[in-house]
Amino acid sequence: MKGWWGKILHVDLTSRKTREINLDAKMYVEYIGGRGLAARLLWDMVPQGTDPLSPYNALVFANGPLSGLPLPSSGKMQVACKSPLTNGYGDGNLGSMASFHLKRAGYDAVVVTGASKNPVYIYVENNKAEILSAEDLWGMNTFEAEDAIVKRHGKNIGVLLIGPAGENMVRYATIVSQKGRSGGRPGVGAVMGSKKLKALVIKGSMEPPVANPEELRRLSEEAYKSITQSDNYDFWVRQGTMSTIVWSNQNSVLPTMNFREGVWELYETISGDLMEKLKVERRGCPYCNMQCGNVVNDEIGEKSELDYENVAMLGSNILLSDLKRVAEINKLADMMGVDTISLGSTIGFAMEASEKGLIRERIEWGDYRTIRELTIDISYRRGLGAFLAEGVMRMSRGLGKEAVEFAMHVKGLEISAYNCHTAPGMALAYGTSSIGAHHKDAWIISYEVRTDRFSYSSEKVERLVFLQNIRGGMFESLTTCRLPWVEVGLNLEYYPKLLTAVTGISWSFDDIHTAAQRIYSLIRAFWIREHAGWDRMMDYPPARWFKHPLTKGPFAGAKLDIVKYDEMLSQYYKLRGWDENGIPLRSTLEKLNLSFTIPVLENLVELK
Ligand code: PTT
Ligand code: SF4
Repeated sequence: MKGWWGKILHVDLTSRKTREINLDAKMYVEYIGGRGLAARLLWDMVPQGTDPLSPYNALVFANGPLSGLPLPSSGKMQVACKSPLTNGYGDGNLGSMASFHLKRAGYDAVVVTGASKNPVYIYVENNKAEILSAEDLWGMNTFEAEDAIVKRHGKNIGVLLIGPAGENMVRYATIVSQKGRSGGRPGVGAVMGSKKLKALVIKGSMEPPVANPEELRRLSEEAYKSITQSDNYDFWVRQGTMSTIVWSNQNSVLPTMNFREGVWELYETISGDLMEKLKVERRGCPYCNMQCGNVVNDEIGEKSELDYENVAMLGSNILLSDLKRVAEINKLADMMGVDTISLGSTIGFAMEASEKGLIRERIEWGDYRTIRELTIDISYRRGLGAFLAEGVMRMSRGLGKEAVEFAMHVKGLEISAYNCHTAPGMALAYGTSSIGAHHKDAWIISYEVRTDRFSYSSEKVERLVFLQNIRGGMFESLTTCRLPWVEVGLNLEYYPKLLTAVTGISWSFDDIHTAAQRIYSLIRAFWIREHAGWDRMMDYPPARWFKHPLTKGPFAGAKLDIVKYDEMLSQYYKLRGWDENGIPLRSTLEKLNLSFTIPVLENLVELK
């Protein structure tokens, strides 16, 4: 078998034992790798009803067959677990040298279970693993800890680590790498902290198994060339995802004042054009020739790597109108290891709750000092920060019905930076994403604003399923960066061809589509297994978009229509082979080789 090592490393921190688990070829053909592999491992290894912050949860670091190989933007990997924020399936995508090294260390994935009594880190090198003391690293922020680890093990390693937020089990703590790459929005960093695991350090130098290296080289060369020849290439390397600020404002989807509005008169104070003027450096993931990590000097003259989501959620969403200050909060979030999207959302929620008198504390919109203080207090769970560390779903429940309406989350995961008052397709994308409200599975909003924007059409739903299968299914499982396709138009046809060259197995888009359908239904089964009384309300976006119309911009007065949203949702379920409550049909599970989920689901819900 080529493309995969055929084995994963299992580290149990309670018994301090490590072992290799061999996986058969069928597993890889059915689940591809990355997210698909992680979903299957979590189904198998996490007992039903597990408290996500208990030793029984499993933490998965998974490569896909294309990760870390010499092909466009391949330096990505998945981190996954049962989420402490949503209690459902949670994962994130991270671009780092860790993916390169894991590819060469002899494992397709590392799975960590149990919990250590004292702080530790795991060191993996070419088919061997050790559990080492992290007493001296515990308490350090991610930048300091990475420097200390590099000093100990040298520069030629991949490091994935948590900061104070992960140590203190903030429900949206992430895993950070290379001082500016962060992954695992649904609290994957908190699960790492619950295991007292400060870092995973990987060094690999073995030749990765590739079926047809000549063909891989040929296809890669062609694809790299096609990327640089794209019309959008120059603009992309100048602005990266930051160009989206102006686009979002122009299209009334820029999250503003806790998603109350879609436009902000001060958008230029945080725009991609301004970022270009302040830019001091460009960074990126391994094997990428369109690097998008734009680094600026922040308010106190330190480096901060900016992306659209970070800047929108810590800028317009909380009315912080100074890019250098936004950059400082963004850098602090990376140092603390906390997700910028959830951070901007919980602070925005607290600002609105304060404005409405639902909490006693005064937190003014755009108040830089308070935002800064809260970022640190959240990470250490101090004072009001401890309340915000729980995320908006839990915060809102304690504050009553009014607060629930402006708690911007789906299934507990805070919404990433697109306001959907005028975007029903994107609202459905958030509603049905595999991890809660995140755009990574389907960024249908760009298609939506170009086409029939306000419609609830069946074409949109079909497009959504297609995008989810490509983005959330294929890219998250291969695992490579999707931006060469999304941003500079790299032909999708390259991906089945690359997969065929690497694995030696012939892959078509139909095969990939079937694997994606399988992955979506398995993840759905996981959610149902972990949530008693599952129903279609779980796939609804927040009430604000249905009840509180926009008051500013060209679409003032607009809001979503709940009846039409419901019709779209029903059509979505049909395309997935799920019933009216979003539960996979028995026939769907059988057809997708997911019959092993049936006895579990039958005990919980009526399987049709
Ligand atoms: C991702 C989410 C995003 S999506 C952003 S900015 W974006 C935020 N980044 C954060 C950050 O930074 N620091 C921090 N403390 N929290 C952050 N939270 C937010 O996390 C990222 C890029 C980007 S930048 C995007 S869109 C693309 N995402 C990809 C994806 O999801 N899959 C894939 N196959 N390729 C992708 N390519 C692009 O990668 P999560 P990264 Mg990220 C600092 O982690 O949990 O998936 O949430 O990984 O290496 O930083 O690259 O406008
Ligand atoms: Fe990483 Fe950006 Fe390149 Fe994607 S485009 S691989 S996120 S640097």
